[in-house]
Amino acid sequence: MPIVYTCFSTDVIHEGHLNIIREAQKYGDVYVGVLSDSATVKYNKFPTVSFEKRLELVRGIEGVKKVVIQNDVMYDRIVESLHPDYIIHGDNWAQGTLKALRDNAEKLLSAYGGKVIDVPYTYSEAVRRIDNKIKEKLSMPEYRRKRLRQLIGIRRIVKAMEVHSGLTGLIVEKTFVERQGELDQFDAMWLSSLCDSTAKGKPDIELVDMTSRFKTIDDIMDVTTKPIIFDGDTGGLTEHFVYMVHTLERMGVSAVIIEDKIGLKKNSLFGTEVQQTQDDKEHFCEKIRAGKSVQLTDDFMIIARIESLILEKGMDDALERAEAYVEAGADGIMIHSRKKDPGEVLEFCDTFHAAHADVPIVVVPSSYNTITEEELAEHGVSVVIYANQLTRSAFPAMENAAKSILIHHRSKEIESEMMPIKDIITLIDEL
Ligand code: SPV
Ligand code: MG
Repeated sequence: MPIVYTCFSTDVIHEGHLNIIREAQKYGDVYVGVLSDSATVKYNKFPTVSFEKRLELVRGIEGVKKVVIQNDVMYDRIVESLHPDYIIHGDNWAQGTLKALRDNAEKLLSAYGGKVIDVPYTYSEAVRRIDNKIKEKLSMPEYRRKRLRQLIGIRRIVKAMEVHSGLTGLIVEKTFVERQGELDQFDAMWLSSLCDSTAKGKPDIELVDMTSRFKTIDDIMDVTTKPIIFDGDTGGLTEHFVYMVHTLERMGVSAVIIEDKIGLKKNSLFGTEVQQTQDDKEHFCEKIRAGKSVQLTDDFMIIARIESLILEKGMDDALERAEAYVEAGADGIMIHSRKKDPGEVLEFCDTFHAAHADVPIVVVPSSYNTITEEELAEHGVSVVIYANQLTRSAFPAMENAAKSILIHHRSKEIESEMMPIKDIITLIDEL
C-alpha cells in the first residue's frame, strides 16, 4: 500500500483534521507525524498539552495506521526515513509563510515521483472557535507565566523582543518569517523600562510609576499570548519590591529582572558618563531573598541583573556578585555591557556557565550587536533580549513622516513609505 503522510501540530483534533485523514485514506495507509515541542515553537504555536498527550490524541484517531514523531518543521528527515508516496495537508499552506513547507515537501517528493495533496482547508465556525479557545487559553496567567521556563527548556536560545504597548505586543506576537527553509518567531516580550518611559515622553529614571507600568502590561496581555519579562529597574525599596513580585506573578508575568543599582537610576547605556551607584552586594541579596519569599508559584522567575561591567567595577566583581545572587535565590543572571565588543560579556558567560550550567544567563546585545544568537548560545546564554529596536525604528519613521508633511503641506509625498489605509483599518483582528 502507498504511504500517505501528514503532520499535526495541534492540541485538539477537530473536523479539519478528520477530513484530512478521510481524504488521505483514499490514497493508501495513513501515517501521521506529531510535531515535537521544539519544532512546534518555531511554527508560530505553543503547545497547551504535553507531547505525550498529543501523541495519544493522534493514536486515538480512527483510520491512522501509524503515528511517528516529527522533530523538524521541514520534512527532510521524515521523508528520508518514511519515503512516503504522498504528503497531504490543508490548502492553507499554498500561500504565506507556510508555503515554504509546501515547497519543501514538493521538492523532496518530486525526487522520487511522490506527490503533494492539498485538501480544502476547513473554515467552519466550530474550527474557528477551537482555534480561538486555544489562543485564549495561552493568554491566561497560569499558561503564560510558566511559558518562559518551558521555552528555556525547549529552545536553544530564547529570543525576547521589546514591547511597550498593545501594538508592539501584536508585532512580537505575530511576526513570523521563513528564511532558507527555516521558520522563526520571537519567543517572549521584554517590557523595557526605557521604551515604556520613552513611549510616555519620560526619562528612564523610574519616574513612570508602577501603576502605569502595570497598565502597559495589561494592554499587552489583552492582545497577546507570549510570555513577558518585566524590566523591574532596581526593584525599588525591598519593602516595595515584594509587592511588585506579588502583582506581576498574579498577572501572569513570567519573570522580573532587577538591577543592582540604588538611588537615582539612570539608563545603563550612559555607563559612567552619569552618576550611578551600584547597590551593596548583601543588600541586593536581601532584596532577592525577600522577592523569592513572597512568590507563590514555581513558574515565576526573579532574575538578577549585574551592572559591574557597565559601571567599570571589573570582571571579578561581576562574577562574585553572580555567585552571591544565585546563592540568594536568583533564578537567572543578566549580565549587561555597553561595549561594542562582546568580549567581556562572553568571558563572564564562559566562567559563570562553567560553574552554573543550570542557571539561565540573559544578555542584551544592544551595543555589541554584531554577535549572533548562535554565538551567544555557544557561550551558554539562554535568553537574548532585543531591548529597544521597535522604539528606535519607529521614531525616525514617524519623525520623517511629520517632517515631510510640514515641508510639502500635504501627505502625498510620504504616502509610499506608509502602511496603506486599508491595511491599518484591518490590522487588528475582531474577536
Ligand atoms: C531597558 O530596555 O530598559 C533596559 C536595557 O533596561 S538598557 O536600556 O540597555 O539598560
Ligand atoms: Mg531598563
